Amino acid sequence: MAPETAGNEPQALSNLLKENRRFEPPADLAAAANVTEAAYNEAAADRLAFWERAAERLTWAKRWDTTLEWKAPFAKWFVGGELNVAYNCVDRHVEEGRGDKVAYHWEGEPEGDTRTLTYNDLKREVGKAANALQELGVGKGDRVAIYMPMIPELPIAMLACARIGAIHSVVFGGFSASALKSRIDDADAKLVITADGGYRRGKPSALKPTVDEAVAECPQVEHVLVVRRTGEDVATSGKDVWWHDLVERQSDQHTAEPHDAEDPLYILYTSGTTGKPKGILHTTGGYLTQTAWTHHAVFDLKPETDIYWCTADIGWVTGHSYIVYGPLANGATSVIYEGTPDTPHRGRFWEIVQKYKITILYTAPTAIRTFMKWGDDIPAKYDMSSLRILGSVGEPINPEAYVWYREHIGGERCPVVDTWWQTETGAIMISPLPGVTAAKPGAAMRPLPGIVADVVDDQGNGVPNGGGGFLAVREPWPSMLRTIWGDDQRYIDTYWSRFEGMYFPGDGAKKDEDGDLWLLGRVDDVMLVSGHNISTTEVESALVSHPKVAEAAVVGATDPLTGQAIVSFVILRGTAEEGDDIATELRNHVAKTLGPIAKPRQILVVPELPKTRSGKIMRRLLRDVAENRSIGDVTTLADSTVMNLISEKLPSAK
Ligand code: 6R9
Repeated sequence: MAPETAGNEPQALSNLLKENRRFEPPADLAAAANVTEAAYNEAAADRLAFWERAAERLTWAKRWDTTLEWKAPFAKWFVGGELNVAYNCVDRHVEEGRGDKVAYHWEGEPEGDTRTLTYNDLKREVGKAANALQELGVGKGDRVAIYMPMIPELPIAMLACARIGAIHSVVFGGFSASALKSRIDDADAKLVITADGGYRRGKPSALKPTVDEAVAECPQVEHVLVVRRTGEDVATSGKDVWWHDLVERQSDQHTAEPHDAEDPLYILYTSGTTGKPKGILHTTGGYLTQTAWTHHAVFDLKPETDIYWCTADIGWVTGHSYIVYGPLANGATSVIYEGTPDTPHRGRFWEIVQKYKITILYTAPTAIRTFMKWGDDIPAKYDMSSLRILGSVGEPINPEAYVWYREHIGGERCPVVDTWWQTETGAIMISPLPGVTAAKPGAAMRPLPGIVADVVDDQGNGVPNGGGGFLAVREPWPSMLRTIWGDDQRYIDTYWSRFEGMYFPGDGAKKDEDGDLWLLGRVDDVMLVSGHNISTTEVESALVSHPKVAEAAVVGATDPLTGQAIVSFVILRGTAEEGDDIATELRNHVAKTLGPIAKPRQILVVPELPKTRSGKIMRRLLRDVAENRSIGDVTTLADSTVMNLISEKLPSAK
């Protein structure tokens, strides 16, 4: 492997997977792009003036006095300004004559179960829901826990909270009763909004029993507001109120009072690998400014003609920022899909793209790798010529998956934007711009205009081009988290103590010879093999670049000789056979692509990988397997039986 650099990281990028292609923006897209190269220069010349112009895209009841008040690490943006988020996301489009425009095409999992909501419809529904919340005694600053399937009442409930200044805390519908209870407790929520259930993999999946179990131990919860979705029987208690009883009889007129730019908008808990979940707090003006601007810039959204689909669950930050707040603030037409990509068949996503003529698709590498595994012939059956931009988020995207996405979904004409950000950052921070950037497969490229991010060594010094280390953000940004709910000290310790005066996201990164950024995942996922830092992402990408491999997860296991040794878990592609020498073949392939030091000690062919419900690989559990320990806590796994499947494969370890 190449020599070490200042950041003590091997220079593997120059030969990363031999994928050296650059994809220039299509000329017609570049010529009509919402944002051009000039934005970088404008933001560099005067960052605060740049963000002021972005804020001016919103409608303010009162303009701010001071753009940024920074008492590190506590930021206040647009100080003195007042606005209403729900007004910006809904009412203003109606007032400006766009009320008949579709806000959401909702596609239920059962085929044919659809709903269409225009901005007029959304205004009426949000107005009724806001009146209902007030009737239940919910007011400004109160916390409301939302535990719902992907149905229209979910964004409606969020917007109703935002409208009255209540703080929502959406808890992903796959979480257990104890996870829900701890989140209700931490935020001290007085209302829970839920549904009887939702549809998942072709059948109703109940939610209400989980809520009942959690709420039984939460005396502070005064009411549970329940949407009827599946119609299955549910137990009811004195706290329960049906949505169709309470909300439907409300007036659809509701006046949106302005809120302070720094009033809290929502709390969203990040699972984290250890410790109690952190309640990430986002506020009003800065959050909406940056989600709206990035959605306009990174997806080049043309609200008149684009049909936009973000496949995330609204229970994650991607859904908050890029299904609800950003797209609605921009007056977009979006698709929301309730179910899984393989129900009732593995072409469902592409059928949806074809049906609604989706132009912008935003999904995650884990989904892309699954589609690769299912085979190229599935997307090939659908007409996806409407697509013009593809986005990726959630994990580093392996160059192989990027190229597959571009080719098999994007017909080689759509730019792929690899967007790096976190629950904590609130909005996209590092990403190509589709009309500007000549993108490299696997790289998030440059910080967006107005964002000052860098790769630093362990002393916090910027690394030169070609170097690697830690990602750090040097200046505050509008949609940054303001604190951890109820725990300022933990906010300081977690994010602002690793490097003096800089935000530390906890991700490793590299700067290539051109100064472009490659995100390498969580720093805990870096291995130390014979004194070399090797990122799990690089080895995984090398494995996935082999034609027989669909997905790979790599961990470092303690090794008496090398400190840590590389252990790989691979899923083979649909057509590949698990032959005797596949392990040797793959080990040699990695050695050839990355260098002999990165050669895995062991390769295990497995049927599935352990993933969190948002699709991130839980390497901690694989480390337990690799080090022959009993397997740790699996409660946050999307499918807790996966570890059994993997353990069964162990005797065949090669
Ligand atoms: C939006 C979201 C945040 C963590 C983040 C990083 C990883 C997200 C990425 C990426 C490489 C990308 N991550 N996007 N890594 N390239 N484009 O996913 O938020 O759930 O809080 O996760 O996800 O490790 O620190 P969240």
